[in-house]
Amino acid sequence: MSLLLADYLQQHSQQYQLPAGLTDVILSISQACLNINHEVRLGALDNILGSAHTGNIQGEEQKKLDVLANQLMIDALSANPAVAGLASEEEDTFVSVHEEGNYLVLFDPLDGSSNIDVNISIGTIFSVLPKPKGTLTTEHFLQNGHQQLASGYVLYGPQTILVLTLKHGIALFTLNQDNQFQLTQQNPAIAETTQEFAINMSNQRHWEAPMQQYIAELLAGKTGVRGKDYNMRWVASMVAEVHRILMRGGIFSYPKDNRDPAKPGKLRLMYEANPMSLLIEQAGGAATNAHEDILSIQPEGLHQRVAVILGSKEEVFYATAKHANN
Ligand code: P6P
Repeated sequence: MSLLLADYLQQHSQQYQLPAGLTDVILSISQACLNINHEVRLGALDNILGSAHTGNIQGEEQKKLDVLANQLMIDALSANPAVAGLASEEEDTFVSVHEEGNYLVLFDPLDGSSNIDVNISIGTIFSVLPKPKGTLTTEHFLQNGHQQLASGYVLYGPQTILVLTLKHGIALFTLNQDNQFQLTQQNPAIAETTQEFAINMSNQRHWEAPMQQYIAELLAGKTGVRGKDYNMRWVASMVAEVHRILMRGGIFSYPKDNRDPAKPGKLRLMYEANPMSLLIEQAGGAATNAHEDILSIQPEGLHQRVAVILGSKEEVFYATAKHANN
């Protein structure tokens, strides 16, 4: 039988001399995701579907599973002395955990919430940062994406799959019959070119002109300047889109639009765009906000939103170049 997660982490930690405690943090995250997976798969049987009739700082209605998944992540991370603090899409501010901890964990506990009640894939996204010295403040979390020590997601789909990078490649683990994450693939490589794009076309009229022009070229297919036909996908679950791109290439975008000037994009930098961008770059892809690499963006707020274009390198650079004069 191929390696289980704990064995892989032990080997990887020794091989790359990872900082002490980091792999234990990953194990805490994986345990929380096993608990979330259990609830996701029970759904209506555990009366866990539907609205929680509460809202979060994002101004979004919370589903019962959003609230439960958030608490399961907080419980698991709070039990780990290596964790100094955490930040969640579902928490207004950061949460202090252990003063002596060396790591900060940022997460979207259940991404793709609109899919929960209709049984479409959802996921947990996580990012691990080093904790700077001194009493924990919000500013300690505001590190650019290159500072991440690890990132990944768990996709609750036809299989439950953990995808992880500790910045030395990517490892994929499939949940086995014994409820253990088992290594099933390493270092997927994203092809530089693609014929598949993912974007919510219903927002087309709100996009900036360069994005409208770029997508129009894809839709023109063979008859247009790109000279090839494209296929389209939109799952409305970033974890599912990113996983598809890791497995077969493609380009995903949630671009800036003019619906709300206060929101340059829908996706959150710290616990959606940054962790996913690290994975994409580790797999040979690219990720920008249409102007600069996402991992280079200096964060200004815990829940800061950002435009996202990520996936097959050539396609991302082509779309980004369209915005050069915008
Ligand atoms: P829309 C899910 O709510 C999410 O944050 C991402 O996972 C997903 O890509 C996007 O929003 C979907 O947004 O506007 O198409 O519902």
